[in-house]
Amino acid sequence: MKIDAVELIRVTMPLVAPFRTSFATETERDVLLVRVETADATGWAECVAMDGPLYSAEYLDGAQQVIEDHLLPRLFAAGSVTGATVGPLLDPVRGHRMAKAAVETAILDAELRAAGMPLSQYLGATAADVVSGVSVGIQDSIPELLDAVAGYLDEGYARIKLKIEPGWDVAPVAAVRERFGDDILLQVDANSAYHRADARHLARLDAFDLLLLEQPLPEEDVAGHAVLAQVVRTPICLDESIVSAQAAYEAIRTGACSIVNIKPGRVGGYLEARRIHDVCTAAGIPVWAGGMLETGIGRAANLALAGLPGFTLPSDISASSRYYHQDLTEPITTAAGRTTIPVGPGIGIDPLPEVLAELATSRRVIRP
Ligand code: SMG
Ligand code: MG
Repeated sequence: MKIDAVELIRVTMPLVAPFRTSFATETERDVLLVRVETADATGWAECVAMDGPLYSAEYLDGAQQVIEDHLLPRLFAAGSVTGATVGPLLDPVRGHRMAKAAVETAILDAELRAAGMPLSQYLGATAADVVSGVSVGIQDSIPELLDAVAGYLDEGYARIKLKIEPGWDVAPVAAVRERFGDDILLQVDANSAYHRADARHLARLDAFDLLLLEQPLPEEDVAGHAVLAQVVRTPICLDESIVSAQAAYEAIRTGACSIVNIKPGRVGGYLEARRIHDVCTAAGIPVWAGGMLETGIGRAANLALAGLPGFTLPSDISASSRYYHQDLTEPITTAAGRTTIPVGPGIGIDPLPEVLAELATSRRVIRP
């Protein structure tokens, strides 16, 4: 497949409410879309890098620069590409997995649209829909948290994930359990806000029968998670630390996690994400689909992956309305805690041209 042009589109999306984690408070989502044009089809993807390098080292302006200066020149030089050859062609560039994922996904989408094949089918998905949980940010008070959780449960979400940090952990978890009972599926995500010395404190969460404790320690401290797992009974799930199938293999082998969060953007794309799924499934480790406040473009592709058989825990793939009054696509909707996997070719969804025209802050076309 020959690439005729790549367009990089920046969009600013206001959030319905601020989303606070242990590392930042987001009030809008700055989005980078990649549009790949070939003779037979147009492919779309969304880069999951955030505005600042706070979730991980990558950030949006850096991702765009790497795409323009280092990734696209290598692909253009190759002359012809497919989704499967992008990874090897970009391998000499170290890191920058979020940037690589966006480029690979847009090319794969174009290829699959031309072939008339849904991404879910290409990846080997066996499900028609995905169980949807919701991620609840850190709130100013416990009553506000309980109101927020009540609202999401009313909407039918099948699982609640609470963002935690030192000073906002045991008390909010206890309050949610007390108010909503032992039957709701509940888990927590620290975004690496703790240290090994907090092990005894984190073990207090064991009293609340959580599905998992996500990324308590820094990204690089994989070994620390193995130490923590000796003290804390709640299953440890890694997110930021799992940057590749090799990282997943090592984390599992050394006892650092018993569950893995898979975000294709974090690991360099859907093909590496599927390899992580396969490594985990072979080792008996359950996986689930994470989220990065994606628009419908990113959510649709994540849904395709989350249909693979190893995705046995509820996802962070919620409805468009969780974050956006106006999504870039037709809204993704959830019903009774489930979200349907798109059935059209490729990622199965397109940006709405008039919404894109209104919200785009910059557009740049790059040709070979
Ligand atoms: O898409 O609903 C979503 C976001 C889910 O909590 C979520 N993502 O660490 O898992 C995570 C965070 C990363 C983004 S926080 C700004
Ligand atoms: Mg996380």
